[in-house]
Amino acid sequence: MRMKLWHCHNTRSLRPLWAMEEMGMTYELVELPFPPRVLQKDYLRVNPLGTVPYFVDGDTHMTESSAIAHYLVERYQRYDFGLKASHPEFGAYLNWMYHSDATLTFPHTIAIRYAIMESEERRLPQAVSDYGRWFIGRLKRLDRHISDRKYLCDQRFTIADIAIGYALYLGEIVGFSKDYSTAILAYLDRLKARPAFQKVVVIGEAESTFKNISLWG
Ligand SMILES: N[C@@H](CCC(=O)N[C@@H](CS)C(=O)NCC(=O)O)C(=O)O
Repeated sequence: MRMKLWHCHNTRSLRPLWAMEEMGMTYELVELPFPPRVLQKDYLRVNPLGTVPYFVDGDTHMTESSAIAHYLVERYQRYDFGLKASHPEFGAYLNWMYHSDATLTFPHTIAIRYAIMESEERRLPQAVSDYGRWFIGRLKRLDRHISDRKYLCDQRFTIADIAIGYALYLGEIVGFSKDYSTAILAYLDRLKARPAFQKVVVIGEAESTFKNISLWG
């Protein structure tokens, strides 16, 4: 069976989609409206969480965007996009991979929820601005690291750049990027210029409501 990915435009499923495209893999893509939990209720039979991505490869079923990219490197030995455990920068590579969602994408989730997903009376402008600021504060380490490098690890593009790059890209969609440093803006531009990113980022764009949402400022 071919690999299969459920995807919504501009959401975290962009991470594994971008990774599969960079690796030249063959896959089946199922496009969904966002949020599928509300707009495509039968998706809950596939993924009871209602979130994207959802990824299937044989008996493997996964819901975590950065973990799926990591799985592709390890399962298919695609170390041209990843680092082996014996590499001196392996710890740093894993740290960026986990940092990408646990630290750098969760604030967007809170901001998006309390700016647009909740009903008018449940919206919380203070949560939106607090978590926007929180996110910018958490970019300090990336800023220092990327100011004298093109990519995060091993002086080459890896899935760590996909994982972190998506957090920065989502930040741009929701309006946080006006406070990005020069080094981070240049890094994001470098990632967005990649042909694989440009190919997948437009998938579902025409029907999407999840684009250019300026939540902040
Ligand atoms: N930690 C998961 C989070 C998945 C997630 O929350 N995805 C969002 C889109 S970016 C979603 O599907 N939200 C819809 C919902 O919560 O109903 C990952 O890294 O993939």
